[in-house]
Amino acid sequence: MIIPNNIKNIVILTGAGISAESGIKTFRDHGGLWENYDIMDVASVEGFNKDPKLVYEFYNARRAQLQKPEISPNAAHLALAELEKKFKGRVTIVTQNVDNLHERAGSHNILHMHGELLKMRCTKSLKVFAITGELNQSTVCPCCKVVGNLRPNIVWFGEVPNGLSEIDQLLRECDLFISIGTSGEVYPAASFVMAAKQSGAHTLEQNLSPTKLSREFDSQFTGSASIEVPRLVKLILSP
Ligand code: BV8
Repeated sequence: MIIPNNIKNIVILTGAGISAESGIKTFRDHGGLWENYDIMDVASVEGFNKDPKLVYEFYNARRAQLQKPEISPNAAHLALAELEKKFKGRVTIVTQNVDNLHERAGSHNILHMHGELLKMRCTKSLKVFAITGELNQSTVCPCCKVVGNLRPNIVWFGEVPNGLSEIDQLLRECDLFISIGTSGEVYPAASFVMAAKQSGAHTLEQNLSPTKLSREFDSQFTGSASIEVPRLVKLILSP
C-alpha cells in the first residue's frame, strides 16, 4: 500500500533537494553550498561573532541569488501547493529551507524551522524585519536606529530551531509524513520520521538516492523531486 486511506493530517518535511531543480544549491551534494566553507564559520553564532563580514556576505549572496529572475518554484513546489489547496484534510510544510519558493508556489501553511533568507532580526529587541538587499554591520536597525544590532533571521548550529512545540504536536497528529529532498544529516529535523512513526503515521521518503534514514520509511519515491512529487500528489488526491 503506497498511500493509506482516510488520511487527514499530512506533514511534509522539505530540505534543500526540493529547491535544487530551481537552481538553488543544496548543502552537501557535490558542488554544494558548504563545499567552500567550514559549516561552523558561516552557520553558527561563534562564526558570526568571529567574522560577521564573512557570514553577512554568505547570506547576502544567497539572498541575491534567490531573487534572480531565473530562480522560481519548480513542479515539486507547485504540486505541494496544489495538494494544500485540494486535499480535504490538513497539509503542513515544515521546511528546513530558508528560501521562499514554497510561498511563491502558493503554499500557505509553512513553518520555516531554520529561518528565512529574506528576514533579518534585531539582536536586542528580537524583532524580525523583511530584507531584500544587503545586510551588514552598517545596516541601520529599524527599531534601535543604530548600526551593528542586526543578524540574518536564520537558525544556526547550536541554536534551537523555530516552532519545535508546534512541530511536535503536528507529528503527534499526523497520519502521513513525507520527507522530500533532505539528507537527514541535521537534527532535530532528522528525528521527525521516528516521531511520526510513533504516532502511527505512514512515512514516505522522496529523494534522488537513498539516505541514512531511508530504512525508517515505509516507502521511497526515488528520483527528481520535480517528477516524483507531482506523481505522489496525484496519488494522494486520487487514491
Ligand atoms: C539544535 C542554517 C539544540 C540555515 C542550518 C541531536 C539532537 C539535537 C541536535 C543535534 C544532534 N546531533 C547534532 C546536533 C547538533 C546540530 C546537528 O544536527 N548537527 C549535524 C551536522 C550533526 N543541530 C543543531 O545545531 C540544530 N539545533 O540542535 O539545537 C536543541 C535541539 C532541540 C531541542 C532543544 C535544543 C540547528 C540545526 C539548524 C542549522 N542550520 N542551516 C541555512 O544556512 O540555510 S542546517 C542546514 O542543513 C540547512 O538548514 C539545511 O536545510 C539543513 C539540512 O540539509 P538538507 O536540506 O538535507 O540539504 P543537504 O544538502 O544535506 O541534502 C540535500 C538532499 O537533497 C540530498 O539528500 C540529495 O540527495 C537531495 N536532492 C538533491 N537534488 C534533489 C534531491 N532530492 C530530490 N530531487 C532533487 N532534484
